[in-house]
Amino acid sequence: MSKVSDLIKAEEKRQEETLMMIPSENYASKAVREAVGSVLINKYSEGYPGRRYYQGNKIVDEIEGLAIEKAKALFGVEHANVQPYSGSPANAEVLFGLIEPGDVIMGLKLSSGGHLTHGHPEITFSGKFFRSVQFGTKDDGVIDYDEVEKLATEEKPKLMIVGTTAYPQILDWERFGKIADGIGAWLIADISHVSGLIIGGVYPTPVPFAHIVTTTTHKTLRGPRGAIIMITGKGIKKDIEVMAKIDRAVFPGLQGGPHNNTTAGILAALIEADTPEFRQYAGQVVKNAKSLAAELKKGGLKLVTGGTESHLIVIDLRPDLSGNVVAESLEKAGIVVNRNSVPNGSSPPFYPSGIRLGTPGVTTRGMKESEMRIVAGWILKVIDHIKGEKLPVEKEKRGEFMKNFRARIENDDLLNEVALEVKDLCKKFPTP
Ligand code: DSN
Repeated sequence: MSKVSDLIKAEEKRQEETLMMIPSENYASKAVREAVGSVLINKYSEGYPGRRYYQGNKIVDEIEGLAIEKAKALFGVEHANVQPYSGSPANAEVLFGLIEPGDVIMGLKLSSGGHLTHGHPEITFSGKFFRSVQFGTKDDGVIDYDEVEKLATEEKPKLMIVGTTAYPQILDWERFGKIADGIGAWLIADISHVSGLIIGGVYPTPVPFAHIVTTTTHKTLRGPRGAIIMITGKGIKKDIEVMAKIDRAVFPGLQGGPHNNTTAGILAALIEADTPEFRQYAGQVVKNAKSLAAELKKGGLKLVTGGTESHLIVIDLRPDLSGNVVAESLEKAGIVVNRNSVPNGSSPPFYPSGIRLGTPGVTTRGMKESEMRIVAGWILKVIDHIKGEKLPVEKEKRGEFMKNFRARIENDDLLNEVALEVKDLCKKFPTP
């Protein structure tokens, strides 16, 4: 076997034998993976269905047309563009399509559960090319809508881009819609994390309140790595013109040829999402997250916002532990999560004070509340085991500390034992 296929096999084994609990990850179906690995990767198709710059696109036109129609029907929107390469390009395309560099935008801070492309200052296009004002959360991690309204009224952003990557509660889309309408701003809802839950009917849709909706397609939606930009039709008189602006911002503005294999994968995922099985999965994702959160809380952990109403949980590890030691210990024990900032925390993103975990992946494998109780038990056991492993306050000592910590847990009996138990559980719930 070639080196490449060896490595892919090794990754397949890792995914099978460990618990995928990073909330933005999921297991795509065989149909989605086959579409992505198909001959469609061989074709160039700059342009849009019926308006291509290359010959030989009749079949690609049909695939893209079907994906657009399916997205429109499932999300209940007027227009859809399925070409964005992923979430960050999709958000860039909306911003550059609708407003001018230098205009004011507003979004939720990354450390409070937003996304880099929602206006993170200095290090992203959204904070460099636009004047970004950001709102955070209260100390309990919950958004204070009165504060958002106050800031919006003072700063008058032209565009509000609202969405979450680490916010466990449900966003009040209606309130955001009212705030945006009150100042005549565009409201962009980035539903990347929750689009599968929205289609599944267990998380509210922003469609009646937002002008534009963006989503990645590989998180709770369980498709390939891609994205969709949608125009809801809300309050937009000239929505055809708006769609044309967005289309031009995607191609030729920021992208070249669409990834047709991804488009076919998106179509396959949307077809799968339009089934009772998918709706059942979406409901179970939330039930599992709630059950996991309840057990972790019972075990004494502090959860940001006090719990969850969605697919994810953020654990605030302050003051005794840090995201790095917990995430690396859990990985050793076969539970794969990511370290994450906590609202109003002072630690840098590379050494944050929390971990983020979610249930889409384990739910796709068929796990339910009883398995979540077992998983919570393992997480509590691991965290208890490494108590006292405190990251140094001095920045320059942290790298060395983590190196030594890694060596200390390399052959740790308890972590190895949990990893074996995780492997046994995983065997009962095969990956798709
Ligand atoms: N990287 C994604 C996540 O993990 O939430 C956001 O882009």
